[in-house]
Amino acid sequence: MATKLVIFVVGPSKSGKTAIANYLADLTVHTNDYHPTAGVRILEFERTISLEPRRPGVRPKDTTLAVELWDCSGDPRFHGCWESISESANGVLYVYGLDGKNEKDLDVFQNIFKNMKESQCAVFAHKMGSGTQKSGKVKLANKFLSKLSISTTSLDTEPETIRTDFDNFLMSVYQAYTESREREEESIVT
Ligand SMILES: Nc1nc2c(ncn2[C@@H]2O[C@H](COP(=O)(O)OP(=O)(O)OP(=O)(O)O)[C@@H](O)[C@H]2O)c(=O)[nH]1
Ligand SMILES: [Mg+2]
Repeated sequence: MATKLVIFVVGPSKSGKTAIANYLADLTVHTNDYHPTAGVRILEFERTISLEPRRPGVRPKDTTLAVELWDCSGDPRFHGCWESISESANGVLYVYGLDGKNEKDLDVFQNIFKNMKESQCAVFAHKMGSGTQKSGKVKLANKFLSKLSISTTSLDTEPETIRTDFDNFLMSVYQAYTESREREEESIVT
């Protein structure tokens, strides 16, 4: 049976979380109308990732993961809810608008998920349309988030990057998951 990983997608309203989640789940219905997410939507899909072997000379191993993507509303009304269910997350994907206007809103989400390790988190700086929003290397003010892998994403110009960067993130979340399981097993044995 495929290992199940729960990934929360969080960030300010209107930053593109639902559009990215739909793309990752291969939902073909795409409209440009904005429908604020009411609470949370859970999308389920499988991804097969190729894990680097731990020992040299061994071939990479394909592993299929069952992903539960929790596409959360960015509305501050729901902040309290995420706090109470944050324990169930294996990973957190932060999404904000690359134009930088809502970057500081990421702080509140980072505070909610402050117990997550760096390997369990990633940031998508999302660009909407083909406008003149800055691209290139992104630097975040939040101390924890600035240390993470930050991807510049766009559904208009380079949608495939979203999938590749998500798979890399998933690999890191899976490794964090297996390491914590191994530690748990060791603590039972010893
Ligand atoms: N052109 C373009 N539009 C996008 C892109 N990503 C999102 N949008 C549009 O931007 C609007 C907001 O996107 P959503 O994905 O609904 O935003 P959200 O972060 O889920 O917002 P909440 O659910 O309120 O927290 C919608 O009208 C989307 O169609 C993109 O890459 N390109
Ligand atoms: Mg949404």
